[in-house]
Amino acid sequence: MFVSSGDNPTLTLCSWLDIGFMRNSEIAAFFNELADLLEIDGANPFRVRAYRNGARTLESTNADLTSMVEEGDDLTELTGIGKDLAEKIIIIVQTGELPQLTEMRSKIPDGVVEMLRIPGIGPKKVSTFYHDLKLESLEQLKEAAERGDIAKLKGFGKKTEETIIEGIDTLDLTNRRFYLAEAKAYADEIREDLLKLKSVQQAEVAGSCRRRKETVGDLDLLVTASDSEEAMDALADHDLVEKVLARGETKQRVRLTNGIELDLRVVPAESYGAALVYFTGSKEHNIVLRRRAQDRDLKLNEYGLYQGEKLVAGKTEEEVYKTLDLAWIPPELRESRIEFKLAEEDNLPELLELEDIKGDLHMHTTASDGTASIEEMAAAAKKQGLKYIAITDHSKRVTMANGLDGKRLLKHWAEIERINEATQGIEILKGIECDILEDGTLDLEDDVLKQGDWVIAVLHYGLKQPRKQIMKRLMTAITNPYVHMIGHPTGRLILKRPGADIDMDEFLKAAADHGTLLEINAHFSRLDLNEVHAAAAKELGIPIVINTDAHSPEGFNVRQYGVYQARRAGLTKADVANTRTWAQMKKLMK
Ligand code: DGT
Ligand code: CA
Ligand code: CA
Repeated sequence: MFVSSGDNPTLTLCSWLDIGFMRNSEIAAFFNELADLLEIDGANPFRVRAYRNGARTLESTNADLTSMVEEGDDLTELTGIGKDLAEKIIIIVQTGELPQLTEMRSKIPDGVVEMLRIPGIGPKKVSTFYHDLKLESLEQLKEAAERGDIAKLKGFGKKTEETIIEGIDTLDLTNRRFYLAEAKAYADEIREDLLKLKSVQQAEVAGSCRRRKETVGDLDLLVTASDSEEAMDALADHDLVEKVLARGETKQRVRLTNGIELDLRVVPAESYGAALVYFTGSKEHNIVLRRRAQDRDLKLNEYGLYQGEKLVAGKTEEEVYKTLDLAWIPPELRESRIEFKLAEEDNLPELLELEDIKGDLHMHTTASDGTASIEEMAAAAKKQGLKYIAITDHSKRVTMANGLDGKRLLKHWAEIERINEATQGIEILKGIECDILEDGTLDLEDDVLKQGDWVIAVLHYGLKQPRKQIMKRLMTAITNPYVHMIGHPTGRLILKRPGADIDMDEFLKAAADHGTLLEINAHFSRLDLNEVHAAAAKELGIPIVINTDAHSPEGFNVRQYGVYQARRAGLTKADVANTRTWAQMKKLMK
């Protein structure tokens, strides 16, 4: 479950990024769901917040709670876990259930809970719909919005009605999508386990997951195997598989424990490359490939490339592309955009790699809403091989995250300077994530900002303002001489809410003109800029910075997703500013 606190601009790292933590995130999901249901029910806000904070603690702790419970360890020794939470964790681990949650689930109608899936609608609003208007399903909610009943509620307006109507329309109830990070973690584990079987020679995750799309509808796994029965039996028995939905001779569809479905296909070795091309897609990319085959009097399908009855290519992807007079195209580019033109000219970019990134310039500490100290973040970054980081806590507007005012920030920066001097092997920069306020001014004075090494400006609040006001706010930041980068420019949260209404052409042009860098925020729920906008930024020569926005040392693990997004945008090492040393990077900054 990814239902988290409504408009909270900060995000916790979900721990299934590291499969070792899966259990913690499952426990956390109990508390997140309980918090949502209690809030809908109208419970005491402090109680709701306690469960939500508890869930966050669980998601970010390094301790393995299941084994702690099994060994009888005292959970309250972990920071942020009190007696009540500890007791509940023990019950969850031991029974797989939480009686309070079960009770709340039967108390709140399913149709009411479903309202939480509408982007931009959180438990607080749902509570009002349920209690004040007695609405109990998405259909009833939509009808109420269409009648104008929602706008009549105190504190609601036409905007919420539009959000509801558009949200329900775009909610494809049978077609849930998953964050890439989650889908990929599940798929990779299954792939690795199948590869351990004697009879399985090759295995690859295909589909949108291999193209590193930001969301994945279902997983497509291809294997070559001497014994397809053994591969399918192993999948059916896998811990992550909840149910076998269909099984044929070489094909099996299963549902995984998190609800995502996976298609396994066992293919002959001589067809493996062709099958990989076919099932990696995209559909649009495949259509162009098939047409190229036809132009050459060949036929392309999932079994191979044929001249009449004769198989002329199919064992590897390279061979298939080569026979169609193309260089091998990286999966991230297979969206039928510019990849064919580039592959024909043998001019495909050498895409960015994770190892190319030398610094991370967006992260939080306990000074605002992070869970670790400056030293702990620096040590973790150093361990990952980074050469420099910027500590960028929130500015004061973000009260719920304990954002810093000018006075606190200057003290924080003095502390960072002191720690930087005492630290070897990594440079720690004085940064800030400064809010661009709703009225178009910055949350901190220029006099303060200019004393830092690295200033990020971001939109957190008022994302639904009209385009004109949003643009005014962004222009303030872009033209400010002390702002180096705009962080997560649109403010979208994937699968949860759309971003601000931005005139992207104007925005990018202004950033280019004023030498303001732009971020690809690597958190799997942001990936902001998206690949289309990042590609447009590249065209204009705007250096992109890929940052994790980590709120804990584990938060650095999302860097890979930012790199995937950059690859989808066709970015190379040179296009990304923080592949340089800090000294070199400074030359790109105003
Ligand atoms: P998803 O699962 O919605 O995130 O997206 P994909 O791209 O994984 O799509 P999926 O699972 O429906 O199919 C996997 C791949 O199989 C897809 O990328 C291309 C190929 N494919 C599926 N259906 C067709 C089709 O009707 N025509 C062609 N040419 N290829 C198809
Ligand atoms: Ca798929
Ligand atoms: Ca599929």
